Amino acid sequence: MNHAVLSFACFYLLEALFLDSVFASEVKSHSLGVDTISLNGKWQLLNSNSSVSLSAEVPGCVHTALQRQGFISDPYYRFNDLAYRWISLDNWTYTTSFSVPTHVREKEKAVLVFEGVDTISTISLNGVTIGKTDNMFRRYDFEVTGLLKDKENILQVWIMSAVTYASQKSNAHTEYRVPPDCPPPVQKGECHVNFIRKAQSSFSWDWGPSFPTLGIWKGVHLEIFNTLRVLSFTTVPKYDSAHSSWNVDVELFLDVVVASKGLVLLSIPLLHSEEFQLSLTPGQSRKSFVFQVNQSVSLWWPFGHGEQPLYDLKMDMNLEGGETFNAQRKVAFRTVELIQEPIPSSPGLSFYFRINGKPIFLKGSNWIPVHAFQDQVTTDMITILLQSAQKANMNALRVWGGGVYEQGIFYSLCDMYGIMVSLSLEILHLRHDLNAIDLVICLPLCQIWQDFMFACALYPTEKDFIQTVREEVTQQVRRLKSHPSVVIWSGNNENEAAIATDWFNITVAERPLYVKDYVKLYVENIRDIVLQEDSTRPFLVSSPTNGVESEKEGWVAQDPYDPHYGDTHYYSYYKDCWDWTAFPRTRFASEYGFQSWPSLSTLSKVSVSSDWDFSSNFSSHRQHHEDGNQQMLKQAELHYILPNSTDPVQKYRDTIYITQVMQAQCVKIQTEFYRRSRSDIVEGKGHTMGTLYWQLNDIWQGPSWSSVEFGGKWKMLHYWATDFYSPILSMGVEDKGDLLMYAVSDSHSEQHNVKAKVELYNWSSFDAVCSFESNVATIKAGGSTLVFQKPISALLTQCGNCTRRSCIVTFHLSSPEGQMISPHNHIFLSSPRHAEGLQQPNITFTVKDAGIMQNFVVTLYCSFPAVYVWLDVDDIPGDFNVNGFLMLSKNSSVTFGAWRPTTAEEITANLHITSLRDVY
Ligand code: BMA
Repeated sequence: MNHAVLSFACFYLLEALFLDSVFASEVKSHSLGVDTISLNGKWQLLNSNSSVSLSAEVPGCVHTALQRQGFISDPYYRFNDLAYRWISLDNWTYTTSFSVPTHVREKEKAVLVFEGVDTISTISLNGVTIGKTDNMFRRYDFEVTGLLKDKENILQVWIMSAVTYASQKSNAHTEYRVPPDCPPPVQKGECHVNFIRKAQSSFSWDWGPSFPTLGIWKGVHLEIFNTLRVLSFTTVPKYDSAHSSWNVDVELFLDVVVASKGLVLLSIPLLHSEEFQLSLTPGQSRKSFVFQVNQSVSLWWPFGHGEQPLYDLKMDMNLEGGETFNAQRKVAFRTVELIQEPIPSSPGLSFYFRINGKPIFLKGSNWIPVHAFQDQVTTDMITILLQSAQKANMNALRVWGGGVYEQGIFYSLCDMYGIMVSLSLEILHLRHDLNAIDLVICLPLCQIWQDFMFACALYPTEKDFIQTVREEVTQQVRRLKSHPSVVIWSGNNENEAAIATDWFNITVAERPLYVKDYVKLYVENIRDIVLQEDSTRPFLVSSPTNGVESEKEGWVAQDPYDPHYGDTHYYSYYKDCWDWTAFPRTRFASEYGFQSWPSLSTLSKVSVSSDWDFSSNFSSHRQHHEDGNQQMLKQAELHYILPNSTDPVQKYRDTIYITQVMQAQCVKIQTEFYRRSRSDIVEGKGHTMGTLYWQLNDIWQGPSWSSVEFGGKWKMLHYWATDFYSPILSMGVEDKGDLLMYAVSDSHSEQHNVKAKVELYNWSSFDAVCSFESNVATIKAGGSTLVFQKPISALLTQCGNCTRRSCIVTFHLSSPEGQMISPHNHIFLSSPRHAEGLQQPNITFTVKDAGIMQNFVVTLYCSFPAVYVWLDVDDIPGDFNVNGFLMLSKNSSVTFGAWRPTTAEEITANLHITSLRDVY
């Protein structure tokens, strides 16, 4: 089944099955004796002077409620982020009423559970204040025993403006400042977000709007019981190297009211089961078991390196009083180590992940919040993004520290991949004329680098702040540690760098104070908790960091960007990105990237035609990164002629296109450089073992570093990532006048014998001018190998009338028998802006229904070779099997896999095709 067919199948299978959480590895539990009453649903919402009154959904937020009830229009529309600022400056009250049957109410203990309040609130039940909240990342449990009535219990949640609270907290912090005060003006955001435990990007970021939300963003329920309740159940497999066996640390977090005795049976069907005596005392909050698996197990491997077997671990608790508790979790067996050790002929230390004893190169990107209004994030949105990451051959994502700890489904989806199911296509409502077939459900999978939610700032360390952070970290580690996809915890984003490279003008005399606060928060508190709660994963204090070298230097290294240690973040917008010699040859590139604009179909949902101009107020309003629009055009101009159509809308479309071309080309060059540096040590630097470009997704429709637009549409970069992240890759590079070709392989043991096939094409002809084939070379498993080298002058001389400007070099790897084993790749010998002979290709097309599962074949015809051929079907969701490509033959076919039913006619009517020569 081809890529597009599979993608459609996956999409519908996920719709049909997944939402039911059939495979979810979240804990599934069932407890007798605890009555649970959900308080989700419609509540009443009121602003501070009662001028705005409406009903509001819980979970939800004030903005969503106002929009759904028609009080405001789309907050993302044009300049509405500024127009609706008043919402976040007001205080709001949520109210609901509920009844509790008498027999339930008479039980021993009642607890009101808020799974997430955003953020500063005072909560009262029947007129009595029962608690306060100050951290959106925590769950709050308030005891309400004795406060409940049979009918008309009134529950009120008064939520204070996060902006006002942050400002008050900052004002109260009089001894010394805790910078930054406010974001740069270009972000049009609010100040002092570091004083509140809330998504840091909600006060604005350099890719997102300021919407300091207020609301009850997660569920609310009552738990009423006589004996005990279970708050959470965790399972963490641990490898015992002394005995070469596995144990699973199983923990129950409890609220025990009455002393209880009983039995606990733990079992993994077909593997092992074990019974434990249980004796609990009132007030006890934790009970641990070590479940010894004395059998051999199948290991869980990252995507591209093996299978992801998940086992069901079941718990059956039977108390002497007859109450029972049953729960089930998926467990996976794998070890993860972060290796920081000396490397021959290189000062510094390595920095790479070893999973099950094997080095793994992490390929992926950074994940930011999917929406400013978290209650609007659906399972579909997460699934589409994770599938897009996986289709682009990514095996890792970093959940970046300025957003939120993601919802459970995100981690569950990342845990598994490739489950075989037999299904009738009829279930998929697709084709009634086909019989049942076997499909592989391509569940997404990736390894998660999990940041704690602190970013680009210094933070206060007062007692109440530390206390709420301690609770947040404890809860989040317990919530997420059972997921095998999480491979590392990391304390913050760029805060070590912020101190070390003085982002905030801190004097030398003041510095020790800030370093002390930094160590207190991330080392003495966060790190301490993580190490206590989870000994199976590495913990890094920051990103970027020099790792153990930073620790040696007192946790704030002199230069956390040192390429000899740890990970680095690197951005340079004005330097020519084609010059790979300018990139730091780092051990691990955890952030790098370039901005581009999203497509017109995405932007048109939040703009009007008069906005569609690069110099419009809208274009500058949407750009939150200082000089961002300038930087994109300047970088693009180095290699391409900028669009000059006289039709303003065409020019706008073309300019969007050129920013995406620039972004794709720049990130490709940088990523290929890092993958090639995997086995190189040059001038003491190299051994790169990870590339996580900035950033996978978008929070709204605006310019950013993302490869996937808000709404799920792929930018050119995302199509290209599929190739530059392919498991076996050939790449070309010019070095000191020579053309070099490298083969990079992710495989651990398989050695491939390959030949490099190189062809040169003249821009004005479809026939290769000449071709070369290298000798058969064996490429290193888990490394990069030079497979072809030739002086460019010799190459051109041998190629008749080729010059740097008139020809392009294409290549790929093939087996000695001629079978292609790496994607096609190419390298320009001069900037396309100087290409001689490149002509208007006059591309035309036809679209045909492929006859299976919303798959369409687009056949393209051109009269001359074309570069960066881009197909855009506006609002029809789906993906092409290839896009943004080099077209060196008269006709060529591309497949479009639609993510919803469509027709060849609809595609024909919406398809825009652009190539580089078309825009000037
Ligand atoms: C890094 C990230 C983000 C930011 C990005 C682009 O610093 O950690 O803070 O959005 O660069 O500027």
